[in-house]
Amino acid sequence: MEVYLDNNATTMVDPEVFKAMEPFFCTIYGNPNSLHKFGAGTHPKMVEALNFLYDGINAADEDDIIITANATESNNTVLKGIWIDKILNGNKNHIITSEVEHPSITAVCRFLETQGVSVTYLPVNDEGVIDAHTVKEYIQEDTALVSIMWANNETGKIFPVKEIGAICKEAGVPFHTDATQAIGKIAVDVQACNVDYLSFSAHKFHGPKGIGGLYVSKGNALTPLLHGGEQMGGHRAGTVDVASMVGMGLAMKLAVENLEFENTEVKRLRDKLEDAILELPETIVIGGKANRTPNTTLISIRGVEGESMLWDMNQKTIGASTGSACASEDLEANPVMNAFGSDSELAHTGVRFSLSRFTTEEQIDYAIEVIKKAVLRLRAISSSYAYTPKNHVSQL
Ligand code: 7TS
Repeated sequence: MEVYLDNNATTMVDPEVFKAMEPFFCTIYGNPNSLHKFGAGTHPKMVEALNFLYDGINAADEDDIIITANATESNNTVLKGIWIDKILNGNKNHIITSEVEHPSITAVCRFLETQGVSVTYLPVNDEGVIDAHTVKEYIQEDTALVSIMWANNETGKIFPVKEIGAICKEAGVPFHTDATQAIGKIAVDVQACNVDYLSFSAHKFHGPKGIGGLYVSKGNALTPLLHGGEQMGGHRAGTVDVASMVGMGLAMKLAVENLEFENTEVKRLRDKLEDAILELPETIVIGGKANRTPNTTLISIRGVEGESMLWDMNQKTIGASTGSACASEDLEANPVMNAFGSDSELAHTGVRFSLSRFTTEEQIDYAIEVIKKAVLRLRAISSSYAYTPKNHVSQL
């Protein structure tokens, strides 16, 4: 049996989405900017897709949704646009973000620091979230942007975006949120949360890879990252990938329709898997169980290297992750777990399981069986675990 439990890295394209995309490769293939019927023929489905995106995040008609290549591009567009418009060509010089953002935020912030921008990286509390009041404490006169993710990719922890949005609005500071891991898992409402910029990637909610979006609230347009043609009203040049845009639109519609299922059935299977692993001694859910996306669990299994677990599971055709795939090539301790102030053992023993609406009960039952055996095997050969007295109370 094959079991894919790495849906926070990417998801399967929903077959219905794939079907909707197919005509746009060999039949309706015109350039949407061409004036002839081949170009115009793409428009109805593009408009429909855009409407699904607006509805999916409750954007107002006057707001903008720019189609990008992915959340990485959306995040870069916001941070670099703010830098150009408010810092280089304005009187601001400060950005607030968190220590646990995806590298497509933190790496850009590090780059901006080399350019003289001052960046505050807020730590997470014991529960793995940012306290909204710390955002308020750190806002300065010259703060150009607050960028805090909606949900964390590793822990699934949901951040208090509504409170942060209200704080930013009151302080007159633009608020960006990376909602890549929130869409399709929990309700996302840009208006209710006073969001100015919001990033997402279609492949995280059963759409295709290589397409994403950037929501921009009315009047907050930024200098584009890509200059060129007049596509996207001049906000993002380059011929739009129509097939992918149509796929992303439908994927968003289906994601919203499946929210209820995600928060009942997918959550039930996640909890079943989690509870079974937690029956093993000295295992904990990093960041705790409260307030998480329904599909994610990040579990530390004392004495078991995350990478070894992945190896054992992979042998039995189960795919999970030790954290973000984007950072998994180096064996540095997971930065997100480090941000919890954990000891280094904890940071090396986390395994992330992320389910989707396509995960089945049989797959979870099989995964539980394999995981339990793998933990026993790996603990039996683990030097750090073997030498620990039996009733040792873990520091974890
Ligand atoms: N933002 C968040 C919160 C993410 O989780 C990811 C991908 C991205 C941005 C980047 O998305 P992309 O489509 O531009 O690549 N996160 C992960 C992950 O957790 N494991 O693999 C990729």
